[in-house]
Amino acid sequence: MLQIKSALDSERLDVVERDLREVGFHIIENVITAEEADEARAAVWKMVEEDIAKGHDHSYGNGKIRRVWAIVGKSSIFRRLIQHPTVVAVWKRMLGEDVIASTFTANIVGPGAPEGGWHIDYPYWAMQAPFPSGSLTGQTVWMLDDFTEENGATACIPGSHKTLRRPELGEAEKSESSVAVAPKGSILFTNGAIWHQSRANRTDTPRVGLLGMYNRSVIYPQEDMPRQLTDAELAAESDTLKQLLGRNIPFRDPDHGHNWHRTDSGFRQA
Ligand SMILES: O=C(O)CCC(=O)C(=O)O
Ligand SMILES: [Fe+2]
Repeated sequence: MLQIKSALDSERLDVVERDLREVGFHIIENVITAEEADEARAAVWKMVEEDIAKGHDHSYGNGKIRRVWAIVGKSSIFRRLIQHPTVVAVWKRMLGEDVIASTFTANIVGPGAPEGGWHIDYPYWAMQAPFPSGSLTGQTVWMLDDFTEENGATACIPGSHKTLRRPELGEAEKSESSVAVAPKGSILFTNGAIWHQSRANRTDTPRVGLLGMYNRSVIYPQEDMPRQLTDAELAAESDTLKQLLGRNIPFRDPDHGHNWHRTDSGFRQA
């Protein structure tokens, strides 16, 4: 069973925030134990088998990198991880107290997989440069295997988020990159605007990661988060999970003015 450790103290959060703003990424090791990572990895394999059985092939990279979408409704372990206090503390600091989840998927970089391809994350890839300089979104890469130089760990180009634009073709290849090497159970946090990719997997074992993105609440999520759990499934869940799934945003849920009124100076409660 997943043991939730307490959230970060404010000094550690200061370091994470400074790194995300200045360098563009930060690793926290052993956020969950190796056993918990194994449990989550087993849940990923179950989803992969279900996708294959249903004929859902969400693969890329010559068929060697596989994505499982919309995982929050697929196992209770993912409902625990998406709202892990360490993760929520980081993204509340970076993206505001009203932060929401944007997408939560599994990404499996299989043996012989090529590089994933340099890119920036949503919503930046959907935006025209120059991007606004404040943070709009952040990526949380949960390592469910040890990430190594050889097995397809995520690579980032330090400081590239400060260009406030996507890389030109071939541009990232010319820059020095850092590889996120850490034991399973660790998290790589990235600024969503950083230039990054999963590396080639030169081993004979798949590398399993979870990708949790979080947005400022005014930015439409990448996946349909609110509808991944039904009202009944959500009833016994935490307020934090409801918030992350965008179920606590009253003025996006038109209610014919019963709860909110628009006035000249903004919204006020009825
Ligand atoms: O799995 C990884 O290492 C990163 C994948 C990624 O950057 C993405 O899917 O946006
Ligand atoms: Fe990405």
